[in-house]
Amino acid sequence: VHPDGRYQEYVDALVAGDRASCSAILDEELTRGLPIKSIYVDFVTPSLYEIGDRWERNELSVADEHLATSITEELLNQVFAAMVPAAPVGRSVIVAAFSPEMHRVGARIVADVFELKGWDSRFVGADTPSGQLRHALAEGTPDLVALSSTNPSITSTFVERLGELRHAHPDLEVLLGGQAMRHIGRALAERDPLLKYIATLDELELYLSDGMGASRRPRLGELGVPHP
Ligand code: B12
Repeated sequence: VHPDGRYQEYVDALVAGDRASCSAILDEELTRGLPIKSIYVDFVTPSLYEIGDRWERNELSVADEHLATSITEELLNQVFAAMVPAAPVGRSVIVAAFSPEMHRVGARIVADVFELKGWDSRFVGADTPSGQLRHALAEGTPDLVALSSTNPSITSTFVERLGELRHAHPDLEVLLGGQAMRHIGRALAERDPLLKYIATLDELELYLSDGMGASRRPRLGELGVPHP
């Protein structure tokens, strides 16, 4: 049973490809004060999980799923436009999913949560070749890289790319999340102090309010060193 009475109405509209109704529901929820995180956790995420289950059972076509996903991405833009981010915290993150991972909505939400928390957040997207990520990193090292992994059948590639990234940037803190990480995220993180597995958006918020983890290197300003 879903805590919010409008969830079912929302999924029905999403399955029907009715973008206007979905948009109106989220608008009304935001106007009545529902936190943005709740939009992500109680509407967007479960609705796409449900659509995935129904697609797997052949109750929905690939086209239905594509339409629902594309509507969702539009709605995330709408939600993003309505959000009032915290004051800048002076930290930056790159959010990505390695090629050939095509699932991008979870990573996008994570990027938006960072933005909401005052981070400078760069969403590189899914299907990111590791060379592209290296390029993004070469342009200026962020404080953090957040990687999303959904498809469990390509985790061996993910782990390989992750190893390359850790090797090229041994001091960089990396967050792992997404459905495929449910299986191996914790095990990967146990082997490497700069890898963190974060299972939910609640955990992500905790992590961010905790000064982003014990291993964080202090920034120049925090050491009392004046910025050049
Ligand atoms: C949309 C979709 C697609 C779209 C994606 C388009 C896009 N723009 O993203 C397309 C059509 C490309 C696609 C392709 C495939 N898909 Co697909 N897809 C989905 C679907 C329906 C929704 C995905 C989604 O957006 N979920 C909602 C997001 C918000 O949830 P999330 O990713 O879990 O993110 C949340 C948390 O995990 C967390 N999080 C995520 N990342 C991170 C990162 C960090 C750092 C942190 C802290 C947190 C965090 O925060 C998010 C917010 O709550 C899922 C169903 C499902 N269960 O998700 C199937 C699903 C994932 N797909 C599936 C499959 C099988 C495939 C294909 C193999 C199908 C095929 N035969 O081609 C391909 C694989 C493509 C590839 N190489 O990656 C299966 C995977 C089954 C499995 N467990 O093995 C699923 C589960 C469907 C199903 N029920 O069978 N898919």
